[in-house]
Amino acid sequence: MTESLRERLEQLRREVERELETANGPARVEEIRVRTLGKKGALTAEAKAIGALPPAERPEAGELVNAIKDALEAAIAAREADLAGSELSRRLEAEALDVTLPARRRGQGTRHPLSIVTADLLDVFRRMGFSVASGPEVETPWHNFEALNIPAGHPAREEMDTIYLAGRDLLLRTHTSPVQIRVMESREPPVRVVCPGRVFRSDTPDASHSPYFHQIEGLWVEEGISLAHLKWALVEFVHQFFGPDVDTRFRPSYFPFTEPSGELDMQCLLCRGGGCRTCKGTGWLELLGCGMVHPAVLEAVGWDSERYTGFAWGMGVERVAMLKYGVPDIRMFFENDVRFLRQFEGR
Ligand code: 2U9
Repeated sequence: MTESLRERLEQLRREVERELETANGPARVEEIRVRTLGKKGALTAEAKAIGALPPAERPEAGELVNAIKDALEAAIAAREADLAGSELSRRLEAEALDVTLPARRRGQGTRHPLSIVTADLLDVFRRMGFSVASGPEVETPWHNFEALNIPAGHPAREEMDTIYLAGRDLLLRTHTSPVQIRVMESREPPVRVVCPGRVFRSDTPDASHSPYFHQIEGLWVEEGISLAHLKWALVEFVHQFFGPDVDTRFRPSYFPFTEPSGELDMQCLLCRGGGCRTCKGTGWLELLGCGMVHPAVLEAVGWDSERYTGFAWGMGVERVAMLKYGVPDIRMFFENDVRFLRQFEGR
């Protein structure tokens, strides 16, 4: 093998090795590989040229070409691995997450005042042995009216400003009483149940009216239940919820689904009975309506009204919340102004 051939091959190796050292990415390394070891590469051309050498020079030349080829292949692989390694380090650095940073605090939020009052009201009744039931907001006229002794044409039906759906086949419940009807349909006496929920009436909103509001109604039916049980349970409720010293009074009233019917007033929380603007000078606040379940309502669900008696009551959750927190306008509960809504938890 001539010295000039050896020199040329060694120089090619040095050149390629130098280029690999400064190659700054996988694409550049690949370009060097193709240009050197590819089909038309410089070293491949040298290998092909060996066949034209005098036979005596071929083995040595072949050995050298192969040695250089092996060395360059190894150098290329090493450089590729190197670049992949530094690419990984670059990404690890760029995309690093410092998991030791304290998390950004998300505000915890508070319960809606109506949720707070509903939960507190239910707690009192649960402690008296009532269970809690709920039902659909879209109701049949039968569950909302007929079963409650409110036949078509009854003035109470007009007063309720009902929102009808599907012609007049369905409606948005105007009270939660249909939930008690559904409980009665699915069970046998005794029942002792409270039913919280949203109700709907076609009312124009003002400070004391909203087309949607919330009620809690209760029902206790069992052999031997009398007006005395009603009075005890509801006065006990007032004392548990508003305080043991709050005075109460019952007034007669009328509802189609109860007989006799009454309303329960409590002493005004603001003036303690002295008379102020909130109680319109009377010293009393109207709190809820109640009465002994009308026999026609028991019979509507197939219960024997000679054997079973019971009492029921209903109250507006917004009204209780407005009295408890001194909220002047029912619409404030539904405007979703968090500056208002966040004030009530723990009060
Ligand atoms: C059945 C039998 C009887 C539920 C009752 C009232 C009296 C009542 C009002 C209070 C304020 C509605 O939100 S309000 O406008 N409710 O006065 N509700 S007795 O009587 C029932 C319910 C279900 C089976």
